[in-house]
Amino acid sequence: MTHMVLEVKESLEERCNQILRNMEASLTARDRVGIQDFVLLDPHTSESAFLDNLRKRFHENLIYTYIGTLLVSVNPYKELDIYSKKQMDTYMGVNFFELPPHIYALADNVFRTMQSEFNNHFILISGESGAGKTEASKKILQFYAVSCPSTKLLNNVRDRLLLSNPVLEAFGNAKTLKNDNSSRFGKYMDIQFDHQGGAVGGHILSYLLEKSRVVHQNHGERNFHIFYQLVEGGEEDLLRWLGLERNCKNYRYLVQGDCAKVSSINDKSDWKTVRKALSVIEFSESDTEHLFGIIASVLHLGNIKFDVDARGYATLNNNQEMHWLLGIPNQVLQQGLTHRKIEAKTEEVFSPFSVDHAVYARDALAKAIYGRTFNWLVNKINESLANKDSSRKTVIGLLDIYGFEVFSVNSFEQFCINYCNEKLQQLFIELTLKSEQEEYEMEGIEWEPVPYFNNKIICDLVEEKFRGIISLLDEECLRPGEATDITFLEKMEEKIGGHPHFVTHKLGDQKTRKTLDRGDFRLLHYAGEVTYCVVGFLDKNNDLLYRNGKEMMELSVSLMSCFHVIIYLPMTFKVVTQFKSSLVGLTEILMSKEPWYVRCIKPNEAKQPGHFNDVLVRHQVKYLGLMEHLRVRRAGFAYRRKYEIFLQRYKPLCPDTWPNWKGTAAEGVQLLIKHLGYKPDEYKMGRTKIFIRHPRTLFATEDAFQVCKHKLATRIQAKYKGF
Ligand code: AD9
Ligand code: MG
Repeated sequence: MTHMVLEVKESLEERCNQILRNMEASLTARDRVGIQDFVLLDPHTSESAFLDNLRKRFHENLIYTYIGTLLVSVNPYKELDIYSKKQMDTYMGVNFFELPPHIYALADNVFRTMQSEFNNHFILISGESGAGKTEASKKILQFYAVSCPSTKLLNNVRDRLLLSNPVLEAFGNAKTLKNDNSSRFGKYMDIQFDHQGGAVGGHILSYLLEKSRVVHQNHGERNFHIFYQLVEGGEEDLLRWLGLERNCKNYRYLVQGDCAKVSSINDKSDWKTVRKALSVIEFSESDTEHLFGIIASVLHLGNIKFDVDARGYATLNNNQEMHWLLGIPNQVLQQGLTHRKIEAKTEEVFSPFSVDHAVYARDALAKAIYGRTFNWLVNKINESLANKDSSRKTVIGLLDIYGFEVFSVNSFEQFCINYCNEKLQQLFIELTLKSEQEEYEMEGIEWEPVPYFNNKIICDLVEEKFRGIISLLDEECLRPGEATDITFLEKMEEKIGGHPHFVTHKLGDQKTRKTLDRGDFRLLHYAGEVTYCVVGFLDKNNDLLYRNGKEMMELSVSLMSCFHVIIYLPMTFKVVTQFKSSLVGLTEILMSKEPWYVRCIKPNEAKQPGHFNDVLVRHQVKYLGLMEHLRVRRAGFAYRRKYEIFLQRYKPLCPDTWPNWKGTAAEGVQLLIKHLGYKPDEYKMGRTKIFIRHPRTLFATEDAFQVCKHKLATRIQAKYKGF
C-alpha cells in the first residue's frame, strides 16, 4: 500500500505540473489570443484590460473565456466549427482547465461533479436578449445527448430531450427587434441521470408566455414561429382541411409587424423539423390534427371583422371564417363574440358589445386559447420525457429565460421579463458574491471584502408586499370601473415616488434630469434604465376573459378533444402575481442545487459577425457583475469541501488515513494534504471545510484518486483470479 501511495504522489505531482505547463503555454500565447481564464490576468486588472482580453479572443473566434469555473460567452453571430462530435469527444472526461474554454468543458465538469458527488446541479444561463442563452442551452443538451452512456431505451429519451427544443421554440419563440429567435417564455429543464450517468428522463417548467404577441406585434416583429411555419410549410391537404391559404399576408395576426419573411429563418424546413419532432415525442395523429386545428382557428379568429349596427353595437359582418373555428356551435360563437353575458339574480342577460369591445373579446379569446395550448404542449412533452423508474436520480437543471430587453417603447411584457432578470441577478449575487464572502467570514478565513452592487433594492421595489409595484398594480386591478392605468401611475408616485430607482414625469427632473411623458415611468434596473409606458398595464395584468369567452372554450370540440379535460379558466387572475410566485418557486428549486454559470454577452446590436462594440460590451461586463466576480474569485478559493467529504473520497491516497482513520476529519485532511504536498498558499483550513485556491490542485488530486482506484481494482481482480 505504501508503495502505491508513493506512486500516487508522484503521479499527482506530475499531473499538477502538466496542468501548470498547459496553463503556461496559454500564457505564452496570450498576446495573440488573450488569456483563457481571467483569473490569470494581472491581479490589478482594470475593466479596460478585461475588455481587451474579451475583444482579442472574440476576433480570434475564441468566444469562450473563464472566470474560474464561470463561463463567459460572446455571441459570434456566425457558425463556428467548434461543436462537432469530434470536439465533444475531445472535451469528454478531460479536466476543466486542460483544454481551451468551451461550453462542453463546463457541461462535462458539471456532469462529472454530479457523478462523483451524487448530487443535483443547475446551470444558470444569463445575458440580455440575443446574447446566446438559448444556443448555449442547446449546446449543453446536445453534449449530454452525445456523451452520456446510451442503450436503445436511453436513445429514445435522448431523442425526445433533443426534439422537445424545436417544438417549444416553434410555439414559444418569435422574431423580435433584438433577436430573430427570441424566447418569449422562460424555460427551466431538468435532465435526470441514473447511477451510470445515462440520461433517463427530463422535466420542463415554463414561465409566463408572452401571449399578447398572438394578437399584436410591433413593427419589425413577428408572431410565434409556428403560425408562419404552418402557413408556409403545411402540406396542401392539411391547409385545405384547415381552410388556410398559403399566404401569411392574408392573416391579420401575422402581418402587424410587416415582416412575415425573415432571411435568417426558413419556415418551410422548420415546419418539417417540428412535424418530425412531434411524432418522436409521441404526439398521436389526432393530437397533431387538433393542435394544428387550434393554431389555424386562432388565425381565423383574427380575421373576424365586426360592423356597427344601427344602435352602434358590434355585429359580425363576415361569416366566412366562422365554421373553421374550433368546432364551436355557430350560434354560440356569434353570440359570444358580440355580447357579454351577465348573470343577474334570476336570469342571464346579454349586453351587446361596441366594436372596440368585441375586438377586445376576440383577442382575449385568441390569447387564452394559445396560452392554454402552450401549457398543454409542455405537459405532453413532460409526459413523454417522464422517467417511470422510481430509483433515485440526480439532475442537472438548465435555466434559459428571456433576456433583459429595452425597446423604444416598453410595456407590461418588458416589465415582467426585466423583473425576472432582476431576480436571476439577485440569485447570482446571493450565491456568488454575497454568500461566498459570508462563508469566508463564517469559516474564519481572512478576507478583504469585495464591494458590489446588490440589486435587492430593485427587486424589493417591484415585489415588496403592500408597497411594491406588483402589489400596487394588483390593488388597482381590484377597482374595476374606477382604476385606470393613470391612477396606477399616480398611486406609484404617491407610494414609491421617493425610491432612488423609480422615476416618473412628475418626479423625473430631480433624479435623472431627463424628461418623461406623462404616461411613463422609469425603472433604474441593474442592467440599465428602462422607460415603461403605463398604457395597458391594468388590462394585461387582469388578463380578463369574458364569461362567454370561457364558455366558448368549453364548448369547443377541438379544444375539448385536445385537452381531454374541462378547461378551467378563472374569470380573472392577476398575471404578474402568479409570475412572482412561480419565480419564488423557481428560486427554491435552484437554491437546493449546486450552481454553475454561463454569462452570455452580445457584441453588437446589429446581429453582425466580427463586430465588437466596446461601449455595449463594457456595459454588459459591468452590470453582469463580472469584475466583482473576478475579484472574489481571484482573492478567494475555487473549491471548498466539507472535511468529511474530502477525507472520505481521498483517504486512499495517504497511508495514515487509509483505510480506518480514527481522528477528526479535519486532522485527517491535514495529514492527507501534507502527504500530498499541498503548498501553504494553495489551501486554507476553515472551521468545517477545506478551501482550495485553484482548481488545478483539486483536479490533480482527483486524477491521482482515479489512478489509485484503478490500481486497487486491478489488484483485487488479480487476487481473486482463478477463484
Ligand atoms: V432571448 O433573451 O431568448 O431574446 P438569447 O436566447 O440569449 O436571446 P439566442 O441564443 O437565441 O439568444 O441567440 C441569438 C442568435 O445569435 C442565434 O439565433 C444565433 O444566430 C446567434 N448565436 C448565439 N450563440 C451562437 C453561437 N454559439 N454560435 C453561433 C450563435 N451563433
Ligand atoms: Mg432565448
